[in-house]
Amino acid sequence: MMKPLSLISFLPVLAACATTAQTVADTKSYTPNPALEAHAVKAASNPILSDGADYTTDPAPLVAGGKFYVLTGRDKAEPGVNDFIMPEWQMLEASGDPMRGDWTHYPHFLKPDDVFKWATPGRAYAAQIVQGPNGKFYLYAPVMQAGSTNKDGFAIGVAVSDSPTGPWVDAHPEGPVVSQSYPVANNIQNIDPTVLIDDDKRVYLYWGTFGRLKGVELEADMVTFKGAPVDVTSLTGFFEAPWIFKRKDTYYMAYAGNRAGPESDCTEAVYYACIAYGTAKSPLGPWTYRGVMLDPVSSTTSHPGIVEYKGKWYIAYHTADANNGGHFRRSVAVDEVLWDDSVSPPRPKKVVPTGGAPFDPAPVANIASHARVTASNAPVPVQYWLRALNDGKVHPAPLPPDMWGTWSPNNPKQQWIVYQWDQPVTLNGSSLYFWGDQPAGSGIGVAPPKDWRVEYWDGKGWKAVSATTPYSSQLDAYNRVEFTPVTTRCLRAVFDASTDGKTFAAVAAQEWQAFSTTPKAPLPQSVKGAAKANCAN
Ligand code: FUB
Repeated sequence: MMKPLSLISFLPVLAACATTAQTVADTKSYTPNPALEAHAVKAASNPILSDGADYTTDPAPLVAGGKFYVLTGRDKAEPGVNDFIMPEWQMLEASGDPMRGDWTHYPHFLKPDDVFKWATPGRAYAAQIVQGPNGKFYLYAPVMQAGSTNKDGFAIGVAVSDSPTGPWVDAHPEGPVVSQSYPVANNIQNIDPTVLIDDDKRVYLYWGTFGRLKGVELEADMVTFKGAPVDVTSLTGFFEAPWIFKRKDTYYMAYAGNRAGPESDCTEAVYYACIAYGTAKSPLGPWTYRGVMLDPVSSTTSHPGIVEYKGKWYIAYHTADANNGGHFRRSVAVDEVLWDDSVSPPRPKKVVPTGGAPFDPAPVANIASHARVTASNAPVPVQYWLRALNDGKVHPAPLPPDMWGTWSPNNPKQQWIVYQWDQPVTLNGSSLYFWGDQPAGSGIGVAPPKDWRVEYWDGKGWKAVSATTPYSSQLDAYNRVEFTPVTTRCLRAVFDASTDGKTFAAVAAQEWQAFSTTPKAPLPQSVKGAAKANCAN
């Protein structure tokens, strides 16, 4: 039975009854927008909303009136749909310390076309609310511009309100404040805005994705460019999701980085992202890369929002950890950020994520999660992820990092994968869940293997197991073979590639199970290093 780590109760409450706190820094209290539907939420852990009723994405925390808010998007993709279906923004408002788990949830906070008459419905991407020097709140929101003739129709609109929870009006009703053609031409996708109000009240906007990051100072009107934008190219592995903040005299830029590879400090698989950061002595840089502050999460995208609240620092990010979550069904988590002030500039320590996906510790025969893994094509091409083989997950429409695969322009005749355990184990079966985009007999693409077999290491070399059931090679299904028990530290699956007689197809698998005669409690997602291909040690 699955044992939930997180228990959420939804209790309808009157928005007008929500409490407001006051701090020394900001003594004003903001009345919640009475037009909003609101629910009280008790979150036992991360993610905050974990039951899968509402998926929350792209968090942007805001501290105002002594309260901790998190603006989020909403993922509405059906299972198996690999697209950002994001019709509206939501808001979470903490009662007290955000780690206490008492939240008010405003599920239908705002839709793009509610406020931007020039925007299409849908595509309510990662937005941020900041409090301007005049005390008003400004929402920077990437939306799709209706009737855009730009190559990419994403554009950033700005809305304004007297309260963090609205109501909102367009601060620039003429249209977006940034697009591919306004106010100066650019050729990037104009999303993921982040805004800093500096101590001297000057305002800075950064935005960008797909490895392109731009920054510009804004006029006091919060919508007009002051000077030409700068292109930031010094933040190693920058992919998207910038978040600018200032601590003491240092400017920090956190972002989703995807510099990938077996030796990368960020991510093994290019579709995944770490949260990396850089620092600068002034708000428009130059920026210096400093390192990683959050390892990749369970969703391929990662997205940071970092604020100080009552003397502590917090990071909000999203994961795939909610019930039936996924790469396009993400959910917001909040954790504390601790600092190392002994170095210059001060360094945010690596965040230790709390909570996570429900995990069932009941013993199971499949002991793959205890194994280290390697493959004949290691280092595996960065679009794939070797450890997907024993992460216990099968996806209805997998992305490349949800599987191990071997595709290359010249696929070889044979491939293999190896599991290695620290101590000898006794095994009597194995199962592979193959993925492919070509039928059996193909010599191109990824196809089910012509044949495969299981071997074990007998201390000197590889020996075939004695199979008691036939091998099969169905795509999108478990292919299980039973064999006479073997006691070994290493198991190998060897694949003879599908061929049309001229060339060879690649092979790919989402899961590889190894069944022991002694069931064991599984381990959460493997973080073990690579196995040795020869298993001699
Ligand atoms: O939610 C859509 C996109 O996913 C955001 O714009 C990115 O930052 C990533 O989180």
